[in-house]
Amino acid sequence: MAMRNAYIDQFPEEARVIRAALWSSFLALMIGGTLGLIQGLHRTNVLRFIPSQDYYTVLTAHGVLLVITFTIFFLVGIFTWAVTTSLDRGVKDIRFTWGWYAMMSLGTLLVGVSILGGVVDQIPMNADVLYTFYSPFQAHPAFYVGFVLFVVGTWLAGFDWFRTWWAWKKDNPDERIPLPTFMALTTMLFWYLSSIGVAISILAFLLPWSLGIIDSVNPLLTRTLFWFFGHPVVYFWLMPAYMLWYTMLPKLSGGKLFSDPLARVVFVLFLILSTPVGIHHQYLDPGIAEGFKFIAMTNTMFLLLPSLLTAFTVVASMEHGARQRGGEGYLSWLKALPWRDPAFTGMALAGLMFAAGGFSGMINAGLSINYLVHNSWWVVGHFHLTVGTAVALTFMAASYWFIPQLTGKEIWNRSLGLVQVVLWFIGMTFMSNAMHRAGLFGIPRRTAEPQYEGFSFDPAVGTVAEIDAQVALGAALLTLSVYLFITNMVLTTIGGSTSDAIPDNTYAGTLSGPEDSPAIIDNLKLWTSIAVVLVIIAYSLPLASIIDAGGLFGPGIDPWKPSVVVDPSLVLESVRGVMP
Ligand code: HAS
Ligand code: CU
Repeated sequence: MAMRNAYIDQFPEEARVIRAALWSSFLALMIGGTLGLIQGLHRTNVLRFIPSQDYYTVLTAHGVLLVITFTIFFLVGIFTWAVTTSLDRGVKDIRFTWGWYAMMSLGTLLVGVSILGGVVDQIPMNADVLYTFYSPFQAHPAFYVGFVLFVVGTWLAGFDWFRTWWAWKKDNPDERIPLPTFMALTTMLFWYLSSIGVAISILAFLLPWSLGIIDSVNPLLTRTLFWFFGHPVVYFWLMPAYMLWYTMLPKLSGGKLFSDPLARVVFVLFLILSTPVGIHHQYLDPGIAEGFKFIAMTNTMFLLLPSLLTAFTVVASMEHGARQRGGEGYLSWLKALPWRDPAFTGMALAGLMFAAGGFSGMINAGLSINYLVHNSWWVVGHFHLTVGTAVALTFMAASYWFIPQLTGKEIWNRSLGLVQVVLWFIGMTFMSNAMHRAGLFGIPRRTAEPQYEGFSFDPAVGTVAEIDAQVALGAALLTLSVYLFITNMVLTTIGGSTSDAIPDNTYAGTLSGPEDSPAIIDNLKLWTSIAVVLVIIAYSLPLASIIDAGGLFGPGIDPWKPSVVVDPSLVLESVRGVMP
């Protein structure tokens, strides 16, 4: 019998933590996806399960569960795989690893319960604050505390990977950082930098405000601190997907990664540029000077570069794979790709949709054209292509490869997996295209009742009813796709029998390896310092002027002034009054 060499055989202990993380992620996907269907049908008036007053609660749960819980639990699982596999060494202390997993779970529980309080009378809390949770919305303190625990859990996870790498470096002083580890570490570095913004926002302002320690906050300041974190977080979701496109797609295509140095440059660029662009979410905020917005726009346009490089490198690697498999011609090599493999097809379709999502992002990023699309359904279309497909579909597709690695079992039904990923692609084509169009003629986002009385939207092409029908149909197909995915994963894990035919735990080799790039590329300290300097340049003046105009806690407000004013002379007088 041939020796099986799957991940679970190499790292049985780590495999258990990663399985737990992925299952937390899948659970969030299932609940969050179901809530998405409720909203999609509600807004389009196709079917209404909830009163409109509860729409914000449902929307908050949908957003938080999908963009925070689903994505980040998957990330910590897959980065643990990446670091241990590419360094060929386990984590230092598995109890520590379980520790951060437990902390993230506890945080999720607190956040989840406080949101649930918005619709369950027995829970005396609410947190209808959307996943962007900046003031003037206010949540129960448990929401903020839970969020902090979750984020600190991710910080510790990063520390776990860093110290695994430090230990490896001691044994291998002259070697280049293996690519998957390089990707995990650079991603964590910009995550540390950017989550400082949300940490300050919560610990200095939102939590004390929600606890009643301070009476008011400066809304523009908490918004700005949120977006300081809120833009980089989108790349925090994207980087594990990129890692999978660079390390798994070429391999599944039957070839090698076109260029390891180019991949490193891409991750360095994300480390440097992810944070100083957050103001592109605030183009319409009054109180921030146009000049600062212009700087954010310029940085954003530079930030297109690493994604355009990725498009080139990943497609070139796929083409190399296809040609190894006998593919020929300018485009007919595409036919030689392994389209029956759900892991491959899901990731390739995710990449294809991201090309469209990237374009709508470029449009968002234009300072003047943003006025047309901001706060409209267009933006929702944009992020369902990016986080909702590039990331979500890649994660689901990759699971068809990873779950066998982590369980030692074959996928219960691979053909169903193929149907599932294609269904996602079709559903999202309907939904996101219709949302983009709807936004162009002004249909707003974030509302249960998009129709206003005495006012009608006039689409240049098509009708509102037709657009609504496409959104509802798309949402239904997407939800069906989620359930097919979950069913397949559950039956694989609890049903399937262990198999010896699980492929070895490896990732793609390279056509051009790390030795083709200068060693400075691996100098993480240098790139982090540059990132910090750019953040200071982009944010110090805007923050100073926001605080100057609106104070730390709102205009003219001294937070430490007690709300009951005690005037000493009055006290003296009253004391005198009772004296004989
Ligand atoms: Fe964005 C709003 C600009 C990327 C997520 N974005 C959002 C929001 C979310 C989000 C969630 O400048 C809403 C926030 C809210 O609630 O208010 N975004 C951009 C730009 C990019 C971008 C310039 N966004 C993302 C990614 C996200 C994401 C990635 C999640 C993961 N976005 C904005 C702006 C706003 C915004 C404004 C504010 C809008 C407003 O007014 O509120 C860029 O990073 C995009 C670069 C991407 C490309 C595409 C490259 C193509 C590739 C595909 C290769 C193909 C393959 C497959 C591999 C240039 C890499 C080939 C297949 C074969 C078969 C051959
Ligand atoms: Cu952004």
